[in-house]
This record gives sequence, C-alpha cells and structure tokens, in this order.
Amino acid sequence: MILLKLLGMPDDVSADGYMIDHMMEFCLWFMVILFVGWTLFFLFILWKFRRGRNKQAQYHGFRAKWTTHAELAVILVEAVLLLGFAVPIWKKTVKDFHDDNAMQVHVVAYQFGWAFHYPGADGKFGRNDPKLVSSTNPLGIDWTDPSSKDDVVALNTMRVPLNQKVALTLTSKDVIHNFAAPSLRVARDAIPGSSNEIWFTGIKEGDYDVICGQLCGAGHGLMKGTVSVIPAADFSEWILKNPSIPAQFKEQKVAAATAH
Ligand SMILES: [Cu+2]
Repeated sequence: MILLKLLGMPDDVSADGYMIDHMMEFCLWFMVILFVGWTLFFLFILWKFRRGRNKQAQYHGFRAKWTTHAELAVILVEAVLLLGFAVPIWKKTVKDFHDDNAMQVHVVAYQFGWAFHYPGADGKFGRNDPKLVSSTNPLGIDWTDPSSKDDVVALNTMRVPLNQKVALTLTSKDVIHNFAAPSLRVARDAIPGSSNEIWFTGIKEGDYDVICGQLCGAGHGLMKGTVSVIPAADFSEWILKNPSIPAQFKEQKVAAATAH
C-alpha cells in the first residue's frame, strides 16, 4: 500500500478495511499509469507534429489504431473495478448489516458533536421522543421506559470492544453530517429524519479519529470525535459504570429507576 501511505492514509485497524485499501491502491496505480501514459503520448504528439517536420497543416491528425485499443482497455478496467470490486464491497457492507452478533449503537450527529446511544445490557434501545429533548437530555430519551434503564449515552467518544462487530445507525438532529472514521475505513452521511447504516470491526486497540465529512456549519472543523477500541472486559466494565454519561442523566436514571 505504497501510494496510500504516501498520501497520508492512516493505518487500517478494521477487519474488512483491506478490501477498501486494495481497491484504492489499485485505483491510484491505475491513475498513475494513465497519467504517465497519456503525458508521454501528449509529448510524443507535440514532437511528431512539430512545425519543423510538418510544413503543411494536416487535418486528420494521429491515425494509429492503438489509441482506440488503449481507450477500450481503460473502459474494460473501469468496468471490472465497478462491477468486480465496488459493487460487491457495497453489497457486503449493506447486506451484512443485520447481523445478530453485531453490537448496535445509534449515532446522532448534531452541530457540533456526536452522541452515541448504547442499548445497554438488555440489548434494547429505550424510547426516545423529540419532545423530551433538553440540554440535559440531548437525545430526548424517555428514562421511564423500562428498556432505557440500562441505556448509555456518551458524547463524542464511542467506546467499542476489540474484535467486536459494531453496527451503527446514523442520523442527525439538525443538518446533514457525515460520520467518517478513516482508520476504520467507514464513512457515511448522517441525515436528519432518516437513518443510514454502517458497520466495522476494530482489530487493534487505540483511539481513532472521527471527523465530520460534510461541511455542516461554523463549528464543522471542531466536530471531532473518537472511536476508542478497548478490550472486551474493559468495555463491559465501562458500560456498567458508564462514567461518561452526564451527571444529569445519572440522576434522571436513578429517579426513573426508583419511580417503579
Ligand atoms: Cu458535521
């Protein structure tokens, strides 16, 4: 992956990112070959039709067959890229989303940050209602719903267990954002009023950048989040204690839990 490295692509830390890398590396080399090839051809034409050798203007120009064949070869390679690589990768990313073993996280983008909603131990997301949205409850979670009792909401840092497939459902509270985690080789729009899905499996412990891939307002550049890939045991401990959950949530949670 020489060209990807040269262009500053961060190391792939996901289980399936290699497919993306192979395709990008191939495309880059293909572009290099086309660029060098056509540049040489251009220089050749400048030389061949130079004024010194062509006193009279010719209107038919260059008439060899091989340029047509080269064009056909390029079309063929591009068709193979699209049908042989891009479409199957897309199919895999979409088709494999509904995997019972995947950990589900709802991602809600907003100006300017990320909220991550985990279903907790019961695996069920609590009800949320736009009417309940407030400064202390940014996702409008109904803490009186039994399913929401063990839910966890984390802002800007998404902890995920190592070697665990994580399925994200993306949406937005305001404008179109784009959840992009280059190290995990995933990026997809978060659109208000609809949901998009992506998944990944982190195979190397560490903190990886999440950036917003859509220019979404004045604070767009500050919309940096983190995917923190941690050992499964640490994750379980965190999700039980959920230290990142705002204090107000905790109080509401306790209040909701004791109300029954
Ligand atoms: Cu954004």
